[in-house]
Amino acid sequence: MKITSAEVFVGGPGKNYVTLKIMTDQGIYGIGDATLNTRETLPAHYLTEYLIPCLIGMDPRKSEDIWQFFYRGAYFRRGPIAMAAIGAIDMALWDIKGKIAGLPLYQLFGGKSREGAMVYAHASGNDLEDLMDSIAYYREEGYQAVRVQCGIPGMPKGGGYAVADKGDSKNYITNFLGNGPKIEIWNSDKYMRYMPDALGEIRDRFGFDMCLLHDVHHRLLPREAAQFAKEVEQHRLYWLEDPTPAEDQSALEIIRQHSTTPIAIGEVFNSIYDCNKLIQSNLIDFIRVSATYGGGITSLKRIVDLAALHNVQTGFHGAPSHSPISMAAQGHLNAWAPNFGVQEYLVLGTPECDALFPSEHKMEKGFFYVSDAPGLGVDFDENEATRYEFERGYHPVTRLEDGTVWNY
Ligand code: GCO
Ligand code: MG
Repeated sequence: MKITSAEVFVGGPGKNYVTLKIMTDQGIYGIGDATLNTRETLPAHYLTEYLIPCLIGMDPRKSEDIWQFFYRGAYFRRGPIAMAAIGAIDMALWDIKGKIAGLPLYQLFGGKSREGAMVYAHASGNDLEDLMDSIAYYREEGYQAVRVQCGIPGMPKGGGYAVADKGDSKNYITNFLGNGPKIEIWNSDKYMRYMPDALGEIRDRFGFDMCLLHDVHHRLLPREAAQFAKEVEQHRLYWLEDPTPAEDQSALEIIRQHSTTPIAIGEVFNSIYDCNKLIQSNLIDFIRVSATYGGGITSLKRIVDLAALHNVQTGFHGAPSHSPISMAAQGHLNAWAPNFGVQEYLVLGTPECDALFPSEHKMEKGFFYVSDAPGLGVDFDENEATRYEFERGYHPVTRLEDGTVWNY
């Protein structure tokens, strides 16, 4: 069996999904996701200029060897651009493998450990009342796990990270399209004085029978993060996400010395080498890598196995930028992983997105159920894809009140 061609498409409804389609000489094809949010054309170029020319003629069944060829075989390794490109190839090869076997991917991993995988929704509000409405909406929809973000008094809108427009909190989707970054203003002191009590008020209103998650989005210093994690311990968070920037891993030691609040990290990681020490030293509780810029299924499965050895659970990244292809890849891993925790989930559900990526996967009352279709169980409609083209976008840039650039 041989790979005969491969093509990359960039575009989608309100998002620049980067979709790879690999064709074989036996008519079976596979699809993969290389969407690197706000840098989408870069993995697309890496694929078309460098990787696809080598892929042609390879045996698509040798997904491990092909992964090694593109990872180990490259002199300059890792990084989100290269790993998103490798990740897309890897997903497409697993898709082909499943279609050859006539089995859904979770069967190739070892079968289901659960029927539905718990997902968490994004509740957000411009202020606490608005956030409460948003949480109530998701609770009524049946979600058991909700991530909560709200505007901070005294900070311009956008402070507090992922803050919705008033009245639109339940439909909040980060929209980064535009010709330059928006500027967000941040003040850690105001945040630290407000957010712990706000989390307490949420517990007072909704009780403790709800998995409550909160994302700090890399904004605090290690000492501040330790203090914050200690203060919110009483509110029994399911997790506290990205309390500090991921580059300085020793920061996690400081947090651990002061608090037992569960820590989730890893949405910007792109290899097992970014998280092996954190996992082996028990400095985190949830690993948040993604199939896209984490190097695909081959690489994620290794991380999941390492995490399982150290009682670290999964909580894969699933921001709106992930296409239904990577969400399907993660869906199959979630169905199998013995150490599954929760899945962030926001993508499927709009008619345009469903038309572009048809699938039978189901989301019901806060649980994701993978279909039994062979492979990834999601398709890509090339005719639909012709409706869309690349639109430039940027992540916001954060500044402190005196103008200093801070972590988004
Ligand atoms: C999350 C993330 C995202 C990121 C986005 C950046 O927890 O889902 O923090 O919202 O900001 O993925 O591209
Ligand atoms: Mg996050």
